Amino acid sequence: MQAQLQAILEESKKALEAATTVAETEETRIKVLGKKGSLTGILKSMGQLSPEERKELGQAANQVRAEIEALLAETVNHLKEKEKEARFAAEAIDVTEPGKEYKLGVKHPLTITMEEVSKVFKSMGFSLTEGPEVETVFNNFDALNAGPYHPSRDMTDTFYINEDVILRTQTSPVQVRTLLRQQPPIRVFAPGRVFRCDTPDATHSPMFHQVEGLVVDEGITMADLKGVLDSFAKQMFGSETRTKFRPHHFPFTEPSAEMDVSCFKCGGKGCRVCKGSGWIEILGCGMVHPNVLKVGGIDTEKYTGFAFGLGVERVAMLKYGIDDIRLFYENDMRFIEQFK
Ligand code: 2NL
Repeated sequence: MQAQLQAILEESKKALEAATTVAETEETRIKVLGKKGSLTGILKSMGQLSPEERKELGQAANQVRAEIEALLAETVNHLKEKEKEARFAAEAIDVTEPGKEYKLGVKHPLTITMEEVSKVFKSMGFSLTEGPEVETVFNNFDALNAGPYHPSRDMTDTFYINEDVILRTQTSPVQVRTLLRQQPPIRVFAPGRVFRCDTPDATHSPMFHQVEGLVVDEGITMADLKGVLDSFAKQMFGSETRTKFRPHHFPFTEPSAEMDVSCFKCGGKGCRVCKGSGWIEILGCGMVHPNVLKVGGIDTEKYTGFAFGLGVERVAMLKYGIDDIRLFYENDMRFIEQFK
């Protein structure tokens, strides 16, 4: 039995030396010291021995057990330490490693242009207003004095959702909402997307952007319209810019006009940008038609107003020398990044 005890001790030492994980030492503990372990077996079988033998062997067994337990504790400590070191090494962060390059985005040329236009009108006391892109036929056409058979209502020009609901063809319905909600003085501008049933080509897109403006107050005249829009042109295209107004027609204004600016490229001598004329058409405008003011319940004896609308793509194309409107919507970064 002494020899057996020595064998168990040697075997345990070997097993614990070879152990590489805490779990493996636990296996050894169960095999030797567990309920059905080899050392436990010897201790149990000692009942059959004489008291002297039992005393002698008992002492030896307890010594072996103490030795194995000490060895177990030592091995477990050592392995836990090693496992911790390995975990720390795996989790280590190299604080000297350079960071990832942070690439800032750029503003889209249409955003730049729209913000420039907005800044000018804000500086002249206009408030920014917004409204839904899905609008009623009433706000988009009826309220704007477009007769029941006006060609702009045609299914081939306007995206109809149903008989009464459409994608707005201009941002005027935003101002109609203002007229319905607010009494004069009114001084608002409305930038946003608009939609028309057009086949895309270099100058047409079924979705594009507009900025419209509306002023209603006592004593507003064509002189106010010309003063505000001339000031806008000078702030937008340079202080040397001259303007001229040509008679035009819109259902929602009377009288109506289109405003040209002297070519900001050649100064008016004639070049490729102005197609030799020295002038560039920039916007449509006019004195608000009394029928439109009446929709908002505004007293047309007391109040008058002017309104205007300009195409953002057109202004951006002229300013940056872009010859195809479709470039704005392709999101090719090589194009967009040029306008930082
Ligand atoms: C153009 C012409 C224009 C308006 C828009 C407007 C709005 C109200 C009342 C009267 Cl609520 N008029 N808007 C007036 C004149 C011209 O736009 O060629 N836009 C690109």
